Amino acid sequence: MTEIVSESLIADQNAMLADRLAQDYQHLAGQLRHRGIDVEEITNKARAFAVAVPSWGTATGGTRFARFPCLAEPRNVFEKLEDCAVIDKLARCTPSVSPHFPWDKVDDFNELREHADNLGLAFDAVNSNTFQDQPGQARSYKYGSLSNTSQAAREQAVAHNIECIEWGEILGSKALTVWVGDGSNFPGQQHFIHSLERYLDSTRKIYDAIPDDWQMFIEHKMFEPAFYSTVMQDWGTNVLCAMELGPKAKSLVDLGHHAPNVNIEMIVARLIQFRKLAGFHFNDSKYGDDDLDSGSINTYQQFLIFNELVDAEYRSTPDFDPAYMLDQSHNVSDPIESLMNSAAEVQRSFVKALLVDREALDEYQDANDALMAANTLKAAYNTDVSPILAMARMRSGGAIDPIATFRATDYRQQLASARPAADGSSSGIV
Ligand code: LRH
Ligand code: MN
Repeated sequence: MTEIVSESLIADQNAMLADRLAQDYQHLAGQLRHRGIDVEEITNKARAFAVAVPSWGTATGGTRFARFPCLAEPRNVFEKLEDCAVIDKLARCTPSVSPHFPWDKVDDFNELREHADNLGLAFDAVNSNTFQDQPGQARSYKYGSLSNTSQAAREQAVAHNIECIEWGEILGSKALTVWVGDGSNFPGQQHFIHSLERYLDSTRKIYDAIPDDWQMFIEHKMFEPAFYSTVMQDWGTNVLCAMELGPKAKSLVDLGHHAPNVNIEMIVARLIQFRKLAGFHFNDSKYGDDDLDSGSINTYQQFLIFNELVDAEYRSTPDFDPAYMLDQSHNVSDPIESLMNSAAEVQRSFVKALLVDREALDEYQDANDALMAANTLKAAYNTDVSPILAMARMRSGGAIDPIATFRATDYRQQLASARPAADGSSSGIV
């Protein structure tokens, strides 16, 4: 429903903020010039930055306790894409969508691709789902999928992943993300080695079906839905399996899938060093896999992750092209607002990382000048780059203030009659 969010409405909203933005931008330009940084170069890089939106994040999420739908929720993947188009129209850094199957399964994938094309959207990595049983499914995933002791259940899970690749090829995607919840709830319930051997045997069959110009993203997670052991539990198991499988297999880092206080930026550096970084599911968390809005809790960690990513580009790391995706659950905020906000917060971490004086940092690190090395990072992190983000959006035809502009459209009210609440409608997870 991008017409509800018209160019003229965006222009009117921007007109109220443009002068203030110009002043703030010039002020920041002056500050950066003193540091030998060209603000225009940074703004152009900000405009080129992109992070994919999860289709499943466009409907209200929930927990096992409850879900409280918002007005005019998207009821199918076509409406989810329309909301994704609104997000990109205002935030101008989310040109692609990561779909999830079977939540986004349709009868005609060419029709879905055409719908996305008409909305100016592309498809990022596709996600398989062998963590829920579908109606009429022959074998249950209660005791796992790719590592299930039942060969028939494993073959069923492999077949589903291969189907996701075929659907993804029609959509123009170039990667398959494989996350499985396989694991155990009791010590002794599962043989750690046999279960991972079964997992590897299954993923090898999926890997062999991965087209040459595609990649397979393996996603690890410490716990949930299993609460004693998880087959693909940590980055170590992940990278070992990715190395075992081959060059098309890489390790995807979902920020919420680690124990509290784990040094995720160092995991990222390791995966970069061994050429096995697939990319990210950005979100934030305080306790477990909370799937909170990116940059809402631990903004310094997100900055430090981008510091490693920008450093890799700065050092011309070969074939360095990680996939950036959001993976969040919006339980109390409007999904469109949260996704716009989160995309901008991820973009903010990237832009701040561009401001790090890497030559100085190298010297302080070599000289073991710990404090000045730390302060070199902080100098970038403490820079308010909001004028650069807003200028990048405005120059790309977006909104200086996406939230205010979205609210000025009265989008949910406008769509309420066209999207009557469907019982049991859901983002897919709950
Ligand atoms: C698992 C996960 C995975 C998705 C799911 C929606 O927690 O992060 O990436 O398949 O969320
Ligand atoms: Mn994830």
